[in-house]
Amino acid sequence: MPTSVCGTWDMISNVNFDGYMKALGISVHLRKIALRLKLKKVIEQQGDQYIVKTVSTFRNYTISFKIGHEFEEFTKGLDNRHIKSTVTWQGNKLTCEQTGEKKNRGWAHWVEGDKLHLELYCDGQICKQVFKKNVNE
Ligand code: 1AG
Repeated sequence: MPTSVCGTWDMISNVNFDGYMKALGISVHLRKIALRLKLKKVIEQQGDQYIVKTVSTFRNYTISFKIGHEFEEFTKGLDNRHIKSTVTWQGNKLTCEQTGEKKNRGWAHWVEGDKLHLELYCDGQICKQVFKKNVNE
């Protein structure tokens, strides 16, 4: 059984976040702010519903979904696009395909030991973030 993605996770590394944000068309001003953030993920499961919160001192972003059920995602405070998203398990990876204006867009989360991994991709740019389990929250 794969280790649960649920819990509170603190970012410890962030590679090519700028390339990913550029691919999304984020302004240089917002990219500079975003690059300095230490993001936190708070992931909860309630029945078959998942809630994934991305938390920072600047902005927060929350999605909720059921596995295999397409949902309308509005990336409010990020690139502010309306997209259609579907989250599925691909082996031990919780993967999301995001269809809309931007091509080849999505993400994948998986757990290795006490680390939560996240790959965010858009238009050939891949951002790799790693989070460490926060056992105090
Ligand atoms: C996501 O994670 C993305 C969550 O869906 C946020 C990560 C990157 C932000 C994307 C683009 C940056 C856009 C604008 C910069 C301004 C603010 C940055 C603030 C970021 C904190 C909210 C996948 C999954 C859950 O974990 O959706």
